[in-house]
Amino acid sequence: MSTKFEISDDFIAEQNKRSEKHLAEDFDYLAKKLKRSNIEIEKIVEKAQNFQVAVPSWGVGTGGTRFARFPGQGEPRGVYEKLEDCATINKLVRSTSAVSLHIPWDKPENVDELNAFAKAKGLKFDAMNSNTFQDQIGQEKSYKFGSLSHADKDVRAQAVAHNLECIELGKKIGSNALTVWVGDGSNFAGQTNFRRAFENYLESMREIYAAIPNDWRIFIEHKMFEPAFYSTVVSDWGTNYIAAKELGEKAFCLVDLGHHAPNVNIEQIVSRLIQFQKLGGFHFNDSKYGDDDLDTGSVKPFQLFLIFNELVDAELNNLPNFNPAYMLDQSHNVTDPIESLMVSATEVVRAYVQAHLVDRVKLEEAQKNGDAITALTTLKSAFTTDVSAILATAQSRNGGAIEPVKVYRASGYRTEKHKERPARIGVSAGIV
Ligand code: PSV
Ligand code: MN
Repeated sequence: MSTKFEISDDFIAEQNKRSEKHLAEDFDYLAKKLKRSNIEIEKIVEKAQNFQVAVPSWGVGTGGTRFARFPGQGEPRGVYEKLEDCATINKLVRSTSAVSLHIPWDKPENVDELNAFAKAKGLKFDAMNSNTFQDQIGQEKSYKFGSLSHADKDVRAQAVAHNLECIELGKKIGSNALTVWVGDGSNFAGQTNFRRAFENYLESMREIYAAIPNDWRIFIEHKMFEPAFYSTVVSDWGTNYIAAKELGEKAFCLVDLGHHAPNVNIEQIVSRLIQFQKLGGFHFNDSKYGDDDLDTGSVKPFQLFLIFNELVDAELNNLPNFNPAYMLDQSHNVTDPIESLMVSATEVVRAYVQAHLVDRVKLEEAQKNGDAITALTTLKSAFTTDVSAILATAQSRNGGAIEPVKVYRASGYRTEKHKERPARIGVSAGIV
């Protein structure tokens, strides 16, 4: 493979020098401020340094809507170029060393080559994602009327076989989880039999579950609507929980922040899933109206914080079976996807760090006393603390950039990729 442009460690170090002085000032101030609340800043920096969120391979291409897609420059044209971009993100923020692949979009021709490439780029593979929500060229049966829940058992068998193929590939690339999301549902009242469709889905999922290795987990992702607009087979966290419970101890629920009814209390759903040991992981994004796939924390940062408040509570209490897989899942229509993913990864770490600042003794006391104002202000005091200096310090101590977007822009990466990757017609179709 010919040499491709990369942002070098030296370049990052040199750029960091420009921001070091201001960062040190901000860090010292924050350290003193936190000390007043008996919080040792170094412990929090360590937490931030160890936090990881996986990047979706499909997120590095420009997304679109069902109306249009406006391609960006130098877009990745295949799995290797996607990994290059993911590696660039990780190089700058250092909290995204794993990539979640989507099959068949990312199906490699040569698995050994893929492994070697990822390793050389300092990447590993997170959960595998199957795709039975589209028809692929040459596919025998159509998923127009569903896949794992389809009325025709031959269609179901084909969808099951695809998931088994994802597991097999995942085993070869060091993944240890399969995320299953189906677009199955209906657009008209009466179009499907709710009970039969869910029975079919469960029957198919049992076959897939049987192929899940013992050291793997299977994540079920629910979604209220889209592409089906009247009913969806795995529509909500309750249905998801039932499915995970039916399947067994390797099955967990995955919470995509955009897949809920408007105004649903997602943090409470998260708490329930933690309590009943079925929280598998997240697809982070943000939404204003529906499954908008906006950048994480861009619309409702307080909601993100409240979710992490539940997660950190579980972490500090060492709750059983609590090991959520964190992933981003968003669609970038108007930004450079690399910039969006870097900012989003940082927003996830921000919420995690802020949740660690919550005075939990005070919170519990307030809850016992029915003191709602103290409870809220305790949370708000953590949420309104500007922890940017902790995030930047964690990034640079891990070898990344103090100001990732600035360094990325200064590197000229996108212009170089534009030269290296002449546009292809029809790159990454769909609304992802
Ligand atoms: C569906 O909207 C979803 O959230 C699932 O995770 C898919 O795998 C992903 O988006 C890609 O379209
Ligand atoms: Mn998702």
